[in-house]
Parts: sequence; C-alpha cells; structure tokens
Amino acid sequence: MNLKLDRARAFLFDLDGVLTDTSELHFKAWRQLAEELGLTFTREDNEALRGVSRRASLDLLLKGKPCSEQQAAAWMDLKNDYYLELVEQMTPQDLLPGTLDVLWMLRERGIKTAIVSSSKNARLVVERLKLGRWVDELIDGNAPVPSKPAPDLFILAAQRLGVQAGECVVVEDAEAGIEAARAGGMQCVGLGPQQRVGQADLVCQNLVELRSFLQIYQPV
Ligand code: B16
Ligand code: MG
Repeated sequence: MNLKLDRARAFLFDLDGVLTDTSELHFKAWRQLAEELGLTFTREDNEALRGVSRRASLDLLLKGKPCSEQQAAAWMDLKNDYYLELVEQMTPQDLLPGTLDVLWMLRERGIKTAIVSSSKNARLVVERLKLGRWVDELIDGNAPVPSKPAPDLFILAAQRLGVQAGECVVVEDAEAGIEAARAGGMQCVGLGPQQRVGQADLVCQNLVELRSFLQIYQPV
C-alpha cells in the first residue's frame, strides 16, 4: 500500500465499473452487435474493453475483421443504440454500494470530487443515477482530448477543480484508467481483482472497502 492521503485535495472517480456497473450493459450491447455480425463475444472478451474508448472497443470486438471507417461508424452507432436502451432503464438503485457514503465523507472533509469517464454517454448515466449534485465536476468522453490510457481527461478535471495533479487521487476499475492516472502524475486506488488493478497505489474490492479505509485514515 503506497497511497498517501496527506496531500490529497481531490478525488477523481471513474464512472463505469466504479460508481455503477455499466460494464454489464456495455457487454450486453456489444454482444448483441457481435451476434448480428456472426462473431463470438464472451464476458472474458469484455474485460479487455473496460475503460477503453468506443472505437478501440470495436477494434477489439472485430479481432482483425476488416471494415471501412463508414461501416465502423454505423456499427458503433448501432451498439450505442442498444446501450442507450439499457441506460434508459437505470435508476439511482443502480449506484454501486458505498458510492454516496464515500462522496459524502469526502465532502465533509473539504475534498473536491469529479467524475472522469471515457464514455460519451456519461452525462446521461449520471442523470439517470441522480448523481450530479454529489460531485463538483463531470468530465466525459466528449471532451476534445485523447481518451484513457492518455492522462488528459484526468488533467482536465484537476484544472477545472483548481488543484495540482499531485493532489489528486484517481479511483479506477480498469488498467487503462490506472495507466492514465500514473501518466498524469496522480495517485490511484484500483477497485477489483489484483491481477487487473494491482498497479494501483491501493487495491480495494469495492467502494465499501474504500470507505472503511478512509474512515480509519486520518490525514495529518
Ligand atoms: P461510450 P469509464 C468507459 O467508461 C467504459 O469503461 C468503456 O467500456 C466504454 O467503452 C467507454 O467508456 C466508452 O463509452 O461508448 O459510452 O462512449 O470506465 O471511463 O467511465
Ligand atoms: Mg471504468
């Protein structure tokens, strides 16, 4: 455990897989497209898509199957339609356990918060979850900067919050997100199995465990 909270002034939360389990919805939508294309797409395949942009996800799904840019755009639109149908059914009940407790605890300590997602649909998901008033900033995949694993989305969030990169702690469920946090000079909490998020400064199973850690840890 290398995480140091003494300098932390902001927490930057990934959305999909951290605050809510949309990775399951992404899986269902990609699988539907894969079936129509006569391709197999398993839960294991889906693991590689965590935190990865829509375009890069399509490439992983196609596994080398050639396609024109026009065709790629049409397939991505189709997958997104399937995904949005599922997002429409989301409610605040789809927040992962511990989410509001952690956000509340940080607010009480005067620590700023942002949601930082590669998803172009993040704003809609946040609306469905009624999560907007719980955070200070939302940066999504529509920002005109490279997506994770590039650090740009996190750096943009730090700028908006008025803090230094070294004062930020990123909370991520994906390897691509942890890589992005590190590249941006930020500390990182990884949520999930060691083999996926072991590169983080602190590994927790979920936000409930992170909450317990924050409760015990008293910054000096
Ligand atoms: P969209 P995050 C990421 O969000 C997801 O983890 C990833 O599976 C998805 O492909 C990506 O957003 C793009 O999403 O197609 O909705 O623009 O984990 O960075 O919150
Ligand atoms: Mg994620």
